[in-house]
Amino acid sequence: MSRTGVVRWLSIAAATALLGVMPGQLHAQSSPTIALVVGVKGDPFYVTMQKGAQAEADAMGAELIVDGPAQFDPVQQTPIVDALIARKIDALLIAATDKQAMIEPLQRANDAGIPVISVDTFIGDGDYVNGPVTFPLSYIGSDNTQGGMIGCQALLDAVGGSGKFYIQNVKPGISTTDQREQGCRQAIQAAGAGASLVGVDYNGDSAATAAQQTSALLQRTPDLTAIFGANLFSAEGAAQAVKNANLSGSVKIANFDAPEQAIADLKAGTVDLVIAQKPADMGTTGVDYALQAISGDTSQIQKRVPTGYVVITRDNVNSQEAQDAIYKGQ
Ligand code: T6T
Repeated sequence: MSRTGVVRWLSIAAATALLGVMPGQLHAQSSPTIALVVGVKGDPFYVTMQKGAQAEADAMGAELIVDGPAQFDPVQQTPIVDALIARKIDALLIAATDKQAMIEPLQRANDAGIPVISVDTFIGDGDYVNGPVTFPLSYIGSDNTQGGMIGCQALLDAVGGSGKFYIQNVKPGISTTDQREQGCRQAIQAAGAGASLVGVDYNGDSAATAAQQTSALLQRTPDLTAIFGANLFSAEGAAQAVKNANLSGSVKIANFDAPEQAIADLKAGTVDLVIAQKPADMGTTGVDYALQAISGDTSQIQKRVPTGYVVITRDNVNSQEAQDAIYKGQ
């Protein structure tokens, strides 16, 4: 769709909304096409993001294409971006799988006139005003350094501020999980000499690998105090290993992300804290920003939109806020 076509479509959408007709009910005009490229297909975090994006696209009468790699990998994500450029989409929302490797493919999209918006992860250093990469219009996502601190501070509080800590992580180069690790390290360091980090393992976004690595660590360090699982699959694998070793409750776990399994592990006592992000909000705001960019008016677009957390414990797990924050599996 040409920019003039999009502007005309948005004016009609606004006018019909004023008349009480949803823009989605218009059939005569073709609608703008927004693509959402997730970090990996099938992950409940991104499934929930997709639902938020789809609901907003439906409400606004826009077309949403959703795609993503089978693995959390820039080599697999790059051809997806190139195919969308060739398809001449009107805007791109993307959770880049690597903060460096995805700069070039996304620069190609931008050079082709496609507005690029980061959701969940960023490229460069995420500072799209003064950083080394400024072409993406916005970075919509959690404050992940703060998230890592919240997780590891809660673990420290639960064990009296000292002990042996372990981080299960995905792989270096992903903005979100790098920052969570950094936040966790900062909390442990600030706790003083009694608290030490005994290891960090990278599982490549596989819960099975995370479980194997955690089992090996538990063998080597039988007096381990607590584990920070830096994303959904890292935490799931860590919890599985702790259950297998019959150590539920004695080794504390902070679980980043909130799929149903994490809530079950929280209720059963294996996990002590679940940090829920707000992926649906990332999707909704992403679509709103994409439509503004397509219309040519970027004046209301903020370069950074932190989306916040819901921290779930056994005390509040049944509250409406906590229940609403649980990710959707499909
Ligand atoms: O933690 C989320 C996301 O924020 C991260 O960038 C990658 O892993 C998840 O999708 C959870 O699996």
